[in-house]
Amino acid sequence: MNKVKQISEAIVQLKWDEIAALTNEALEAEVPALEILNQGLVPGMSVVGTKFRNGEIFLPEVLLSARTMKTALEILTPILSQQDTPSMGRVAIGTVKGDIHDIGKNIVVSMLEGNGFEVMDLGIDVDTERFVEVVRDNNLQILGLSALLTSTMPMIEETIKALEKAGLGQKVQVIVGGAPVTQAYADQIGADGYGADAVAAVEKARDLIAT
Ligand code: B12
Repeated sequence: MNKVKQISEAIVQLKWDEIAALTNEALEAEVPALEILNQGLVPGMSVVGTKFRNGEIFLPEVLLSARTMKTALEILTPILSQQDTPSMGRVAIGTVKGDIHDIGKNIVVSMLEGNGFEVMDLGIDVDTERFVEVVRDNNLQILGLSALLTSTMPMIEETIKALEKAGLGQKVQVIVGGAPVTQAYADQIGADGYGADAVAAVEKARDLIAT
């Protein structure tokens, strides 16, 4: 089995105590960090998601796989974020109120940083007022909103409306993402951009700043 496949399996098999060694071995074998992420970790997490949905595994297992993923990301993030380019633009990003999922958001943060953006990571469970305050008080080009639950997705729309109400609608461009979020939803709620994954998030941020 190749290294990247082994990493994917380690997420699925909850091998949190082996993932650091496997990730380091892959890096030593000169597998690019982005390949480890996109072809190892993310597909592994996707299998976990399907198993959870189908009732084959339960929350403790999901937590353990999330911990496994985070251990690998701690090794990969400094590599993905290496930058010696001037700032491409300033971005603030957070997971919306009521939602504590941050694995995907953290990948988006690493990829943005790796592509030369300055990123303020607002964390999880961020309320609307905080997003408004951050946009008001900082010179940002992009605000990123992440939601992983259908029940928290409406907080994205609420945040966009709150920005408009505060007269900040034109001050920042809003990009949105997370598993239940779609381009159609982004269009419907008046977001400026949508990204299906971290690479798309970077492309969208770049496009919006260029226009
Ligand atoms: C890991 C996980 C957890 C972990 C989270 C750990 C953490 N620190 O994040 C824990 C165990 C804590 C958890 C808890 C819960 N979870 Co959960 N979880 C997942 C799981 C399995 C994987 C999510 C993940 O990390 N995916 C991997 C990353 C890489 O993908 P991603 O998040 O989609 O991010 C990518 C893109 O979406 C995009 N992106 C993400 N954010 C952004 C932002 C911007 C701006 C852009 C442009 C792009 C972008 O780029 C990312 C990188 O490619 C999903 C299943 C799934 N398939 O999504 C369920 C899932 C999201 N969870 C679910 C549920 C129900 C819950 C709980 C309610 C369970 C419970 N009964 O308590 C709680 C909710 C807690 C809360 N209040 O938030 C459901 C949601 C169902 C729904 N339709 O709402 C899912 C879909 C599982 C299922 N049933 O199928 N969960």
